[in-house]
Amino acid sequence: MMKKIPTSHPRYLSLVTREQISEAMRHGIVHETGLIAHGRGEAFDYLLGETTIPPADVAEKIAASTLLCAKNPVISVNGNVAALAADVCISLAKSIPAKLEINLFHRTSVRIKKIAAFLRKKGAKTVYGLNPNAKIPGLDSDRALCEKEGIFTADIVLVPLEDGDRCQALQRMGKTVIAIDLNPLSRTAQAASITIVDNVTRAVPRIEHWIHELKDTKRSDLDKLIKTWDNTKNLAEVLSFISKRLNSLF
Ligand code: PTJ
Repeated sequence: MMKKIPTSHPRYLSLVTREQISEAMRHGIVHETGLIAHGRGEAFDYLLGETTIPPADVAEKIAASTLLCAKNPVISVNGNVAALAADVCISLAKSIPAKLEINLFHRTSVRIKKIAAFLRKKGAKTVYGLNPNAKIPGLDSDRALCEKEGIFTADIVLVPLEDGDRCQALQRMGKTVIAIDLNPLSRTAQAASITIVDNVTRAVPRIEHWIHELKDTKRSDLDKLIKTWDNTKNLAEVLSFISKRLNSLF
């Protein structure tokens, strides 16, 4: 049972989110190490001020432009993403449109089935990842397992809360990887084609906002926008934002 948190608590949203993720762990959706990953994410979110910072919003706009130009875009879902952002991922997938594929680091068929049932209950029609028939080359973990119609042939993959290895392996396959990671120093953040340093709960709805804003934009104009993107420069802006913010606090 979810613990009741008083709405007057100054850390209400954070505490509710913790309850949400620990309940999802009790239901077998989140892996126990997902709680550790969440704690690390919380710490970095504090540094950002728990808000979408301007360089993240630029990354979200570029991500939306890239997804709109994609031939076979796929949103990769793991335990933490299902627990915290199932509704918004389903909604984003419909708006692009993109496919949803479950891909787990700590893969068990029981967990995959539970996450698929959870996504379907929330309105997802087709969920990939249950019957993997392909492997991402050069990756030893179970994260290599994927579906031919999904991640394997995707040109653009959106990967919230990723591990660096798969991010690099997907890029070696020639794919564009859009990562959502609160830690700008992680291997994933450093390796992705487009890194969004924001909480998945804010980033996904913000990408969808940009999808609606840009839907009628000419393809050539979207291409021009995408060409302006420099991931290293954006990460430097994120770090500069954090250090200026910390300096201004005292
Ligand atoms: O469900 P599974 O089996 O696929 O496992 C998922 C986890 C998250 C356990 C697995 O992918 C993992 O161990 O991830 P890492 O290597 O701990 O990386 C997680 C990254 O996500 C860290 O850099 C965190 O800062 C970041 N993060 C955590 N929570 C959020 C987040 N980024 C965005 N939004 C969050 N809410």
